[in-house]
Amino acid sequence: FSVTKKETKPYEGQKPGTSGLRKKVTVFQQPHYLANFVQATFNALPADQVKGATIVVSGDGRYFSKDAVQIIAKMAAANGVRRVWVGQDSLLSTPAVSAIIRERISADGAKATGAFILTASHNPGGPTEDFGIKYNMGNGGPAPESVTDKIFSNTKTITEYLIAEDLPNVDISVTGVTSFTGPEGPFDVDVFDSATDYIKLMKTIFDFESIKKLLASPKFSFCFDGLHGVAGAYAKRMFVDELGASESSLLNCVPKEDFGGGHPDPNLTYAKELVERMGLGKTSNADPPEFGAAADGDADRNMVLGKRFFVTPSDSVAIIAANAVQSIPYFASGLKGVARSMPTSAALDVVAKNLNLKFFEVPTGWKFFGNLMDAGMCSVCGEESFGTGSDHIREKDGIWAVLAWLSILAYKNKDNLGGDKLVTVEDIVLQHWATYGRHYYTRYDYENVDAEAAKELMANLVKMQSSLSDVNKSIKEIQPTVADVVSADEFEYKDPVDGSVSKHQGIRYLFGDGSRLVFRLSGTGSVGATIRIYIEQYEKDSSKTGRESSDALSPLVDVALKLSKIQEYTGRSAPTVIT
Ligand code: VG1
Ligand code: CO
Repeated sequence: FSVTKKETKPYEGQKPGTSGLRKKVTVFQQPHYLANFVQATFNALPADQVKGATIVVSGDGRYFSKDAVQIIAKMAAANGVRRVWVGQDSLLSTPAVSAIIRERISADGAKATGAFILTASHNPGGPTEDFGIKYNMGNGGPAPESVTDKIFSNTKTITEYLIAEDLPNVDISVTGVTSFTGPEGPFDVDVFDSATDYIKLMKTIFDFESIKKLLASPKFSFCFDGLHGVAGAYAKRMFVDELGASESSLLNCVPKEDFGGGHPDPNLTYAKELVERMGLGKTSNADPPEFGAAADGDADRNMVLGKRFFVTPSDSVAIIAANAVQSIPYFASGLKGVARSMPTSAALDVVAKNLNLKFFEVPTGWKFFGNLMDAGMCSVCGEESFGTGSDHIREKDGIWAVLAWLSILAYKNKDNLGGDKLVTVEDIVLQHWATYGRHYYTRYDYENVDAEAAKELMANLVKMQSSLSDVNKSIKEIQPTVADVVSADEFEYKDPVDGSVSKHQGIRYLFGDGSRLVFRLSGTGSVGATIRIYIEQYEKDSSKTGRESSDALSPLVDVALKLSKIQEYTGRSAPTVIT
């Protein structure tokens, strides 16, 4: 093939957000739009991570992925990349990409130095929906801000990009290596099975035999909803072929370019079929499964459900951390530390304190966990946004979380599989609350609000922080029973490993009784602004941990909405989604 220099002009707004660049497909389809971003990324990387390097290109298979893979392969070839690794049909989950960067070795001993991950995660897909792209580094984690800032600044000055226009499209529906020769030597496109590397890694972490026994117990029943995302490329192989679950336990596990028209977001609003099946929906199900789970479009998020029972993601990470050492062989020698994102509830803090574990609170987004893990300071971490993971890779991992819960259930029931009644998901959570107390928790999202209005609302919340006595006066007028705010700030994080500082990471109001209100603007939306309000209340008294979450939180929710004047600023009388 030959290399062509294409002239181009910068596009505005190619700033990578919390997790890469996410825009409507039609935005990506503009001439040179994707190419600009890809070249800006190549130009932001050290030369040895481009020339002669091996890079992964794949994603959740959403609409436009197949075109994007071909464009990126042609540009990689032209930029002197030695080899591109592609999952069959361009499918690789975000955690699988991370695993492949860290574990896979080519026939001649090469490892990948990075990856273009093609996903907009839980956002809908299809010709009129979202596409996204992000770059991950050699440790398997998202590019740090120093790199994404450089990519963004390159997008503002770009004048040309390199592409091998005459490189033929490679058939990515079949596995195998296709080799080419360019001006700088050989270039390969290596298409391989999406699941093999990932399953191999999971087998080194979990005790598959004990999970198999649990799944085989007639008293246990299991259900997994792939929401037509990339998890479907793993689910049958993992749960049915490896672990012996029945095929009927899989819902929506055929990956689709438009996620079957759905919103591939594993929560109580969007994972409707699973929610109904688990007995948490409007229709009654006489006999729901004991365990249910779902993953998002790129399979890095997870939702865990018991029979008629919802596990909050903040509780989930705390429970995994509390039980990991006994239940999961990978952690048998102890946890190096645990971490959560700032808006995630403090359930994990209580576990860390009780078990005397190192603990970190980081800004939203997975990239901040990676530094801690690389430095050997953190083993298990999680976010309230249905993200849970560990240092086996540098991304959150939906299927790992399901296996972690199955491991805990298998451990708790190991002498009980023949008994009358299994220890259930609900039993485990109630026991956890009895030991550690309960963090009532909810998040209100206001999606696609006017960006200016959102900015003003946030600015007002910051301004109010200068007088807590005024704030407390207002709160008493709204809800006299709610505790006083004792401190308020904008969250700022200094990375303990590299010393980098991230400012303006969310507005916090901290109450005397341990309750918290947090306000943030989303960094993953593709249009307008999304305001997130996180509401949390700690209850230590075990006679009061069994309330309906919405009842327990209702005074604090009222304070959050009125204090922020959300209706006045945005015109919205209700959130788009409550999780
Ligand atoms: C959201 C979540 C955050 C998560 C991020 C990426 O970000 O709040 O916790 O890490 O999505 O997840 P934001 O900035 O919109 O609040 V994923 O599965 O979309 O890659
Ligand atoms: Co995701």
